[in-house]
Amino acid sequence: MRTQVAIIGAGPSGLILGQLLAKAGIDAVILEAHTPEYVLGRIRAGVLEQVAVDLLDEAGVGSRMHAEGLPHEGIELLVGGTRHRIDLAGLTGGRKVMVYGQTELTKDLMQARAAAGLKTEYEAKDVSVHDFDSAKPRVRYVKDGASHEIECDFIAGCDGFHGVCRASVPKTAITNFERVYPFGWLGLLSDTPPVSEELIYAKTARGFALCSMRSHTRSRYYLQVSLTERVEDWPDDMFWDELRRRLDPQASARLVTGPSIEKSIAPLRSFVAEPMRFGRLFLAGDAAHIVPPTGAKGLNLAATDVRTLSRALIEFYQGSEAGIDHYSARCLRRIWKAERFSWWMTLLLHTFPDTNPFEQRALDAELDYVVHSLAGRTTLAENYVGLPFED
Ligand code: RFL
Ligand code: PHB
Repeated sequence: MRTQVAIIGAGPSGLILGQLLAKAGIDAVILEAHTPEYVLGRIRAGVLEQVAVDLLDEAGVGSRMHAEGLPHEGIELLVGGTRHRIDLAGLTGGRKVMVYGQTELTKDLMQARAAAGLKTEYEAKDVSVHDFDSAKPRVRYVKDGASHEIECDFIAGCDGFHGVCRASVPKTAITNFERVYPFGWLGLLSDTPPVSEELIYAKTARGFALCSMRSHTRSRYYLQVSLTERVEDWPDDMFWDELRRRLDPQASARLVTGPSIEKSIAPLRSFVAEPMRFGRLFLAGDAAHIVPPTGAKGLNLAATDVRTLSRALIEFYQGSEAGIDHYSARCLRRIWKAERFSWWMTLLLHTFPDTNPFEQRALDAELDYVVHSLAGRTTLAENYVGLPFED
């Protein structure tokens, strides 16, 4: 088989890239290790920046997001038992975020791909990437017991943090930057109305909590937990009791509880691999970088990487290599700002088991400064809604 771009991974990065390339008349095949049901079963992101919303519109998959997504103009920080509103729109000249689940977005992208008759090979096993340092890269995989090979011009590594693409690059060609946090997030999804109209990020002595949502009738809540905790040890009642303890009395009284639809623990990590291009192999999204979810940036970075990559590939087929040459540096500039923001939000809002008491007091003072100073709130707001795109 031959295609122009072989995309590895049918998560948001791979699917958005596939859509943008198809719009530009560039042929691509997506290889995904799992089934569509498995991909849709992973409950992850919920908050989209304006640039991601615009990109989904450009890709032609924005209509359900606009109909069902919830535009949010503010978030609340609960600090020392008091809620402080961060007026995102007021502080950023009217910019907002969109609450729309990654699952729904992925579903829209999968449907658009199927409707356009574009090829996705699900359950592609033993994917391997070859000769990406030449002009004729190849991808091999096994499907239903039979081996296949794809010849292509480019390989897009959209295969997430544990994928095969980054792992196939020689160790001497790549530098990894990493920070692992000493806690995880226990998430619970339930068909209950959200406790508040806006997201609440809570810093408490018992640890961080986040009240988010997927719709007016579906809530997503998170609790900071130690890495030794297991989901099986958290029956729903225990989760709700602990969440109530981490909220202010008003929110705690308003909290509507119900059976969980999904419950899982995610470890928190900051990670960047540099560079993001190796000859004709490009890394995009979680394959190249991970942020702790505190700043809601992971999916948004995946979207902006593939925005840059799609434009670079389109430029290539029009006769210029400038876009692919600048891909890595362009993406990394934006990525490091989001890494910094996500790390900073994580430091400010979580309880660290091993922080020196001086540093803890200094971080508490910084959070106090952020919520009480216009400059502090503006910094948070402009990073949260997403920094402007520099083309
Ligand atoms: P994905 O979604 O991991 O998709 C990669 C795909 O590649 C497939 N794959 C392979 N396919 C073929 N061969 C192989 N060898 C393969 N290896 C892997 C996988 O099966 C998978 O389908 O990466 P992608 O597309 O780069 O998308 C990244 C986002 O999923 C991720 O950044 C976000 O979910 C992060 N995130 C959030 N981001 C936001 O922007 N806003 C949020 O509010 C937000 N909340 C979150 C989050 C992530 C969380 N977790 C669980 C890590 C909340 C949580 C709890
Ligand atoms: C979510 O709704 O899953 C969510 C929202 C905001 C975050 C992280 C996760 O910062």
